[in-house]
Amino acid sequence: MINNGKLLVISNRLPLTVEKMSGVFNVKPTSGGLVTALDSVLRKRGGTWIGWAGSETNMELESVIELASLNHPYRLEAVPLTEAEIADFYLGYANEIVWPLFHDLQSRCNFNPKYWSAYCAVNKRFARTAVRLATAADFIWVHGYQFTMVAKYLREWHFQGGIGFFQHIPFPPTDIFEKLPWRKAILEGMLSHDILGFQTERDRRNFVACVRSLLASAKVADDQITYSGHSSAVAVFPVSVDFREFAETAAQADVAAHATRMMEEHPGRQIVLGVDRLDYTKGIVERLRAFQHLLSHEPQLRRNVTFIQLVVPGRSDIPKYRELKQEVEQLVSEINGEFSDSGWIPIVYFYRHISREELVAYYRAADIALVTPLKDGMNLVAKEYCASQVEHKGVLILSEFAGSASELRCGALLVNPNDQQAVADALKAATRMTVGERKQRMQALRNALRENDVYSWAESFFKVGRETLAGQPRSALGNRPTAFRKVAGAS
Ligand code: ADQ
Repeated sequence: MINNGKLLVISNRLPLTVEKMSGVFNVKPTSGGLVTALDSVLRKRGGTWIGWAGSETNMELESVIELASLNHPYRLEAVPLTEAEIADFYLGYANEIVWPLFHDLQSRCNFNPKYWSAYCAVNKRFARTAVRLATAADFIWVHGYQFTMVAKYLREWHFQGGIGFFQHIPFPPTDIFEKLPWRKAILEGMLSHDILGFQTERDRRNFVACVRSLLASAKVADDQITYSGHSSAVAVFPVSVDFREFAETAAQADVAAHATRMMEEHPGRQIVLGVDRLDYTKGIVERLRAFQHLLSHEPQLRRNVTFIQLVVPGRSDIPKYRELKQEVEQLVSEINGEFSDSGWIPIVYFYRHISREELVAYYRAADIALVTPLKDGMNLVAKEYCASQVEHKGVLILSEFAGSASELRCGALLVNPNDQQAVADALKAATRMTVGERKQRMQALRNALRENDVYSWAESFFKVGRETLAGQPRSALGNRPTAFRKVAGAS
């Protein structure tokens, strides 16, 4: 760890979500890539996770979280959000501005000015919680675009420990980022961290270009930016999965038997699998259209493939997401109506959270994984699929706009998710690929992922963090309180 102190993680959602249904509190695991990655790290090293429990907070809910946290392998600290903050900070700023903008979908943005004040107020509350729990020996690791201002408040209050930030989603190019009304404040907030981590070199380059263009006094050298007397390391750390855990789960006898049962339900057919959070950036509609295109233009493939699409529910309180759910479901019915034949339904669709074991059984059973986001920071589904492919029989078809494409191009078939013909061609090629080629490609993918797992992701982030804290230039340290200098020098 950094400074031999505790690790405190800040993210929007805790790994547990509390819902009140018919007057009873229900605690369930939170789904999503960020939680998958950080939960592995915290289970291994311990620490504290500061986040929101997913409902409007009151005293009752606080005691539910406290109780759930007693049986949890690391400490959970719930930060309350009011109904107005859920509307303006979470549904507004996060979901109506940054999420679409940073995924290149500017036409979906609503730049309502009241969202910004809610954003700052919530960031301040998270910073206050962190400063209450952390000492100068600790390291605060902030995750996600929801909290770019936390470090700025921590510095204003003379917090003396190290602070890092990881950007899970893409960082857009300057001509898109500059649309954001609070663009300078966001960059200044981000540059209050000691280390800034991005998923890909393209994201890092975009961030550096935005700083050059919007903060004239920033000094940009190699992988370090100095602004207002403080230096931040800026580096690339592609997030990953617990490779061994997925591989071991896939090798379990009960999981293998479950996968076999799934295959037996589709005898003589190749299984094509899609797994996504319900989100318009994941390209689910475009993928279904590409599958429809394949069935229309390659009639010999009908009855020979079954497409299983698993969707984990999410953001159902947002009208655009409810509309997306309807659109997906209508399209599934349309395609099934058009092509189903006696004993064969082309698309099997599930809309629910499934357990890790069941998910891995699907990954193991699938002959082809179709992972085609329109834009994605990384996309862990692609990595989870390869880690679970212990028999090396599967083909990964991957969007060139997923961050994971830079590491997985060694074995995946890369496609433009907007190009129906290209996706259909890749599907056709995958169904015809020889056993030998499948094996060769899957081995290359698994070799690329085996060592670069989620633990080496976290460790490499901490390593650069340690070096940055130890090597802060005099000018930066001069601006910091004395105790920070001691911590930085000692680490
Ligand atoms: P997400 O957008 O949530 O994460 P992703 O990386 O694809 O996206 O992860 C989705 C996670 O949800 C996976 O771990 C998957 O197993 C899980 N999941 C999907 N469907 C499920 C189901 N039906 N039941 C249970 N689990 C399901 C954000 C960024 C990504 C980035 C991650 C991590 O948007 O680009 O990869 O953070 O940095």
